[in-house]
Amino acid sequence: MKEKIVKILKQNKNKYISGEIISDELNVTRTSIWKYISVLRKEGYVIDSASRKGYKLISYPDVLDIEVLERKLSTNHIGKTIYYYDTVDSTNIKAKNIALDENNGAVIISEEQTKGRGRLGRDWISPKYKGVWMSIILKPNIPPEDAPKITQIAAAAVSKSFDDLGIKNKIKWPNDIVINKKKVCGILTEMSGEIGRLKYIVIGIGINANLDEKDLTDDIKEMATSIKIENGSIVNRENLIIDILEKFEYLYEDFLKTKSLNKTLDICSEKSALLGKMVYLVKGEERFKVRAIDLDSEGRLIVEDKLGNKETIISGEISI
Ligand code: BT5
Repeated sequence: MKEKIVKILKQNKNKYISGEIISDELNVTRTSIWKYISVLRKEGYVIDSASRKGYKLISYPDVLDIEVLERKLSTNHIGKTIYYYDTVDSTNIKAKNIALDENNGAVIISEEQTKGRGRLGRDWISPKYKGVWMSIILKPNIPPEDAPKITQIAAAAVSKSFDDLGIKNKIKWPNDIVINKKKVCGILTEMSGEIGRLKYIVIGIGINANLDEKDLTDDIKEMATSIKIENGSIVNRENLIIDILEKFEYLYEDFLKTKSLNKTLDICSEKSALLGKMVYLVKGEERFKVRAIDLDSEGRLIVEDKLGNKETIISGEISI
């Protein structure tokens, strides 16, 4: 019902429409229309009301239009099923709960997460209507140790999608996309399986799209930013999600078909924030200064210390 009222208000944006017309059209009482209007106001809709004139929609939050998204999406598998929520604890948790019975490629998207998670149990701030908080369920026939490769595929897909939208960005191996050295996107890959047999992978993608300064807590402000803060304009989240899912599918299917990460690694190398640079390798409490020299064919980072000793890093913490 709420959605139907919003639709009518949007069709009449900036002009009054009487409560009577809305209640006739939707076949509900004027009191219940009034109740829904109160709920909408709490959610960020600015709706004027005047006696004898009715309601006038002034502005509304940037709610994802999933119908448009589904219509425009031109993938074969990824996003063929989309679960869309107003609020969830975490899209990765939702995805893991349903993964065993779900099809390959199902996507969970939420406007808000109350328990968004980063790696190592860190919190991931996920304010309503402002970001892209989504998870993809995958059931590839690959060994569990190949799961980190999917993180690289996702990073390449997000980075290229940003390029398409004119958003300058770099990939900070293994799971971040940065703008002006600050993080705007993080990827959390989780899996379930036994030795040698993968049941499913969940790829969580969090993008600080339209977050404002006030949305970022003091402790992450120094490291994190949003596309809106850096570019000064609002990102169309539907287009961003569509582009990411299409690019992800292309690179993922190529990987499954060719058993090689070549296409992904071309992007990850070209867009790397690390390669050729001196960086810090973080191991527990210690930090080692090393040069990031290459990505190997498995998507692992090769670093070299000042004595020329090389080390291949599977996953880890690098600070610039
Ligand atoms: C990550 O962790 O980068 C993985 C983030 C994955 C989030 C998505 S959202 C959809 C899905 N559902 C979930 O519950 N999670 C996934 P990590 O590498 O640990 O990075 C965490 C660090 O990123 C923080 O310590 C901050 O410095 C920085 N950061 C940047 N934007 C942030 C944000 N919106 N919230 C929290 N931290 C942020």
